[in-house]
Amino acid sequence: NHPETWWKDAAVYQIYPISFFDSNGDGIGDLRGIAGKLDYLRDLGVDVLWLSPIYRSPQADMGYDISDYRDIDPRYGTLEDYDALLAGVHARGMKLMMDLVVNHTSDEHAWFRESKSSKTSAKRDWYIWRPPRYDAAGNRQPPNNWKAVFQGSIWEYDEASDEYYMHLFLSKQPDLNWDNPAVRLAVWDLMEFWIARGCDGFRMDVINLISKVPGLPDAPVTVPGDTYQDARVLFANGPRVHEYLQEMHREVLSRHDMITVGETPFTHDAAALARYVLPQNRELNMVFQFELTDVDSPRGSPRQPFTYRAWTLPEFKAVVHRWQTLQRAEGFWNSIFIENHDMGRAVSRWGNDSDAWRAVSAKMLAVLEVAQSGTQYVFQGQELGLRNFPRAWDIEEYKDVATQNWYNEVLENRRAETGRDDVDMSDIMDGLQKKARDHGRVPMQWNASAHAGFTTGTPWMRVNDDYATWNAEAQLADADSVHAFWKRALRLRKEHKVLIYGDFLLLAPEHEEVFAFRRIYGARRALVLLNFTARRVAFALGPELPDDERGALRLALGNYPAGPAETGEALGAEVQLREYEARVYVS
Ligand code: TEU
Ligand code: CA
Repeated sequence: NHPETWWKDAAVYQIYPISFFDSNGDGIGDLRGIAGKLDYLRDLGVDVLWLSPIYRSPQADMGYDISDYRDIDPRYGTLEDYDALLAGVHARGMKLMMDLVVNHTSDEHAWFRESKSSKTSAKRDWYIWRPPRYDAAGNRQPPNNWKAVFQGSIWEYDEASDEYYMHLFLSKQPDLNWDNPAVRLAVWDLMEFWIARGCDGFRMDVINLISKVPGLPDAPVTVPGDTYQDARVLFANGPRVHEYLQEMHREVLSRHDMITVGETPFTHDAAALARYVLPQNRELNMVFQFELTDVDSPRGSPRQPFTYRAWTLPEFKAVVHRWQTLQRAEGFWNSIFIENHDMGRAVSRWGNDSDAWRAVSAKMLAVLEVAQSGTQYVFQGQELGLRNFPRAWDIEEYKDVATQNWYNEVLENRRAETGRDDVDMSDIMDGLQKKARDHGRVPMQWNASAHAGFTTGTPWMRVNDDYATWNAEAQLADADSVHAFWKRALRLRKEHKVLIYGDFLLLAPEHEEVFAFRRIYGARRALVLLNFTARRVAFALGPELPDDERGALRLALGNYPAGPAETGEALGAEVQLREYEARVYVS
């Protein structure tokens, strides 16, 4: 059921271009900067690069608002720079994925300008336009009550035509109308443009939102008194989404050997998300599901972005277990990630980013990643154990529009409630320090020179304060660094296919300190032990692990340098795990 395939074995490295490396001193990362770091990536063990959007864009949402799908944003370079980068990637035996953002465009895209130009424009129906509603008092209201992901209504009024257009994100990100076949043809066409240039795959932004629920009914009122209501359940997995993705597969993907991953937020419904991936459905290779990285988020409504909820290890394990065992017989395939450009750093959320435990817990989380079945994704800086920037940073240092809109919405509400200007926002700042998207967006920390060696100019965003001691150059020179460990961990995964393809069996699901699981692939076995605490724990291996299997297992990787790592040590019936210790045994 799991034929081995290159994109299943692959380690994908996500690059956030604006913050990776600046080649010309304007403070903005660029394509030539990426091209200059390809040996660094190849040496780490990366097979595929995924670039967050580099297309021409007004950058209202950091490039997830595209005004021309067939050009490179000038701040990142030119099409010639892209071709040169791709040639360098291919010359090293790597591949390159593009970010395909086609639920919405920029409002500055020619398609939208034409759509907006008049009600009778040929492209009017390429976007989602609706007339106003009127309330009992005769006041004009948006067509429904849905709240946008980045706050406010999903509807923006256009005076000239007396209609509203839909935007699930910013008003500068109007949603395309996928029910119009001409829109779908235009998307297939732009995909072919990049495929013809040589790109090897696509990460598809919010692809589970492209089909809108007919009639666009009001969302249930979950926060009485609020004008706009959380409608995420109505956004996701609309009625025609699978029809459209099967058409994409038929018209584009089936003609090429590509890697595809759909981003599918706002739902944790495993059966619904499996439909995108099951091979017989002919849609996508895999999806990014967010059940795991939402474990530390408040449950239910109202939606509270960037708010931290204390989590327990048993609930974390249950989520990993659910997805690792999901419809495997039918060929469901996972993507393994715990960081991206939309969240805080893993070591600051799931590990321990204090000086004492940062490196060892970052390595433990690396083991959590490489020891799961699925395609591996590493976000830039994760291989260095980069952590969130400090609580002391002011709200002005947060550049993300989602952060700013959330902060301002709460601020205005509190001012209105109290009638005072100086309201307490410390709880919101606590949440942002843990969860804001900004933490993944600070410049990469290359070396100890000014601005972490990211730029010779003024960086577009403040560099994290710890770069003098915590950077790639220092870690490359240290055999015990987080970087060195990631390199070994990625290699181990390639050497032991049981880690990529094996079945997943959870041990001790209710244990609150240790995450232990077995992997089985034909005659091969693996056992993984992860101590998620800053305490020493004696972990007893129960009868689920047969004695002969235990006897055959040998230690293959551990995150304690002075310990028995890689000595091939055999496994006893009880294991003494040190603080944040991680061990992988294989047979
Ligand atoms: O993200 C989808 C998305 O809405 C969430 O991941 C979002 O970042 C989170 O809910 C914030 O609270 C994708 C992109 O990854 C993101 O960067 C874009 O902003 C978004 O789509 C719109 O294109
Ligand atoms: Ca630059």
